[in-house]
Amino acid sequence: MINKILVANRGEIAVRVMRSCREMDIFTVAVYSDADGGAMHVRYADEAYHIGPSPSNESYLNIDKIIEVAKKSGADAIHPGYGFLSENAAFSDRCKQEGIIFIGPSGDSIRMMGDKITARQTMIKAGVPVVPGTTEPITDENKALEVIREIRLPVMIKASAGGGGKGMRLVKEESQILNSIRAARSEALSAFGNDAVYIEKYIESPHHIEFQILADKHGNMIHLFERECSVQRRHQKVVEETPSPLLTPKVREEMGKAAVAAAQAASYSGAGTIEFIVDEDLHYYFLEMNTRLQVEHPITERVVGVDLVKEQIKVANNEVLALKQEELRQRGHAIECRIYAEDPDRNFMPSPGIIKHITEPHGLGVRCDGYVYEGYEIPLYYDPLISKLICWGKTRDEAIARMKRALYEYKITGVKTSIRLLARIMDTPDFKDGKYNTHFIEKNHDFLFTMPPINPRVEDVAIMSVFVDYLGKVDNFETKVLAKNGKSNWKECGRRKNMFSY
Ligand code: MV4
Repeated sequence: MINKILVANRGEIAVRVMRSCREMDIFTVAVYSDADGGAMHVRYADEAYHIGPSPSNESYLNIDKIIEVAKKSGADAIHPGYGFLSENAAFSDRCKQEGIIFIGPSGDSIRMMGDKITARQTMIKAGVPVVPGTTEPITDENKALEVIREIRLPVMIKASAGGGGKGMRLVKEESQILNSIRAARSEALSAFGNDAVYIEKYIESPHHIEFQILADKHGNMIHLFERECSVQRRHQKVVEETPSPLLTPKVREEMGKAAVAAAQAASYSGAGTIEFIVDEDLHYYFLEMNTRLQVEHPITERVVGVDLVKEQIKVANNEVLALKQEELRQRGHAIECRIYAEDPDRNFMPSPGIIKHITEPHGLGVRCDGYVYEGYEIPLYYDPLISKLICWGKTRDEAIARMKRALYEYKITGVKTSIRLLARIMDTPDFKDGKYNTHFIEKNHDFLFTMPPINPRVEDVAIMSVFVDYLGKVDNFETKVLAKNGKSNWKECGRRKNMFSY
């Protein structure tokens, strides 16, 4: 039985994992770098150990140190969260060697899916559709030209060791092909130490739709439906939702079956994600598999009603999956907005700094997974994610309205955040209509980055003026006046469009 889990991560995901541990009566061990002595995951855990300097390669990526802490603290298992060591095959293997349960798949599964060419071959064998292209590394340039003439331009050249948008190149003209292949190979070699590249037909205006899967160590596998992740900027997801407005029940069912077949082919265990690229005609193709819990997992949790971290822990503990595919349903609609400490008006420059004030949204259908508190300094060493705001509604429209309401309630000062941009996304006609693909942000750039007609700072000024007014009344023993007329003297103008919705 797992009695104590070391969480090899920081930030909101470390806290998220520990919350499920606490509900399961499992003790938690935090690890932290120099920059994280006062971080929330350290406060939340039952025990915490310093593992090194602030840069992650000297702390959160230090395998020896983390294993040492696991042993010293008597942890039975390690949860890697996302990022850092979560998709490190050597770390999964090392945990096994040391007799510690890695809450995630085997090193072999991670390695297989980490090599995109092997992953493609495996999917073809399993009957899962892949994007038309090559199934072997490109070594012969003439053969590459032959393949490209067959599948036609444009194509993408991708690094086998890449993924998540790293090591990709778009080729639109015949004259660029050979140069692009050579450049892609040398880039891949220096970035990943592996120059294997492959070719795929370029899908013009795709959707990024991923399926959540869950597998135990006894061969049982299920999917927990999809997440639509097409609102992205430079391969960083910004908003995710489920169900996808694009899919039909029939395509959803087919893709779910394909996702389970994909996981089976990888002898997978644990929680994983099958990423598909879907074109306007609903043709879907396997792109890659993520062998970890993902940032956007809460929208699935909300709509399917499953705690994915608890399921991960149970299957890591050799338990038989209690969930049955035929019992799973998507109930209502959930949207996630990622709140980053960055400045959308300055090319998304990270905005580390001290949180001066924070008021998080609450209320029906709202979940806010964060980790910062007033006075906390967001370090510059790590991903600047502050929190994830997840809103649920019976319908998509209700979920959007609720997200707008929650973003209105969300106040953070001290650092720049993406809150206003997210509110603007909720107001974008293409988003409201559910008609968007991976080009959404570029396509709606002017709408998204133009200030609404009323300067939003009017709201801050209004709050200050009310406060000054209030202080004046307190000084003059006039507080009863407030209660007597019971009326705000600044919202009488009513809810003007755009005034309070940014
Ligand atoms: C593609 C593609 C078009 N055609 N592959 C980007 C992230 C990585 N997982 C794969 N990506 C893409 N692969 C083919 N054959 C377009 C993208 C892509 C993209 C995919 C999902 C979400 C956003 C994206 C933004 C630009 C490009």
